[in-house]
Order: sequence, then C-alpha cells, then structure tokens
Amino acid sequence: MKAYYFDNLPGDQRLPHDSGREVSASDLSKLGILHFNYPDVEDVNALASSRSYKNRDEVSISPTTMGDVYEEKMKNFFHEHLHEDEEIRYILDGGGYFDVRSEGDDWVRIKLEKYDLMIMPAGIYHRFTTDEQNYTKAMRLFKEDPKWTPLNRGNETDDNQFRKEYLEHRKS
Ligand code: KMT
Ligand code: NI
Repeated sequence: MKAYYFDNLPGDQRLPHDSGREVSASDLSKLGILHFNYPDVEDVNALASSRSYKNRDEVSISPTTMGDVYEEKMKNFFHEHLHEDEEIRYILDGGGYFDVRSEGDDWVRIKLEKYDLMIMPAGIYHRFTTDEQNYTKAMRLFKEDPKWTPLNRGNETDDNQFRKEYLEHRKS
C-alpha cells in the first residue's frame, strides 16, 4: 500500500498519477480508512468475523475475464460515488488504485497490491481503477447481503444520510 495525492493531470487513469506528496496511514485513518497486509487468508477470516461480516464474493477484473464490458466497467468504477455500507476489499492478485476524497476534497490515491486489505467507511466519495497490469482479483466482503450499488456524486448524495453520518464522524 502506498498513498499520495493524485496529480490531477490528464492522461490514462491506470497510470500512477503520483504528485509526489505522500499521505500517511494516520492521515488515512482520519478519513476513516484502515489498511492491513494479510498474506494469510485466515487473518482476513478473523477480521471478517470480528466485524460481523457474513458474506463475500470474488471479482476478477481484466480484459481477459470481462471481454468487451471491461472498458465500460472501468468507466463506471472510476465515476465518483459512495456506498451506504462499509466496504472491505482484499486484493488476491494483481493490483489497483482506489482514489478517495481528502478533507479538502482533493483526490488521494491509494495503491493496493496483492494481500492488501482496505476498509472504507460508508459515505466516503471514491472511485476505482485497475493499474497498468489491467488486472485486479479482489475479495469483496459484505456485512449482510451485498448492497454495493454505487451512488454517483451529486446534490442528492450530498444529502444522503450515510454521507452526513460520515462527515459527522470525520469531525470527531
Ligand atoms: C468499488 O467500490 O468501486 C469497487 O468495489 C471496485 C471494485 S473492487 C476492487
Ligand atoms: Ni465503490
């Protein structure tokens, strides 16, 4: 895992876009994001049960596994959105970037590699892209039934109850 401010320069979303300004793990925790590196899946299982996660699935995101819909999926994942649930993502193979909004509404890019696990709070604005490998195999963990419909950012999401709770929580 490595986190830094996105450079906001035009160009392929899969390139690093590293501004050179690093973001520390403690800055990430202020945004409500936690990160672990778990080469042993038993650690993932233990975390899931300690946080009462009951469901999981696996996705393989690449042109080989997705064919024609890959590029379209990439556009959707990269559209800024929030979810009404906390999300756990565990990278099984390949890698990718999650961009999350900082307190000042700048993009912070989080580079995830094999065995990285990230917990993202409900209500945080984010987007996702594969990196130059064009391959992300990830486990997605859900507390209950998968409810990971992306809500694209707009006036309505600014008023969303989970968004408001997230901002309240971030203040404290
Ligand atoms: C998200 O919330 O945008 C995703 O879960 C992306 C795919 S999982 C690596
Ligand atoms: Ni998302």
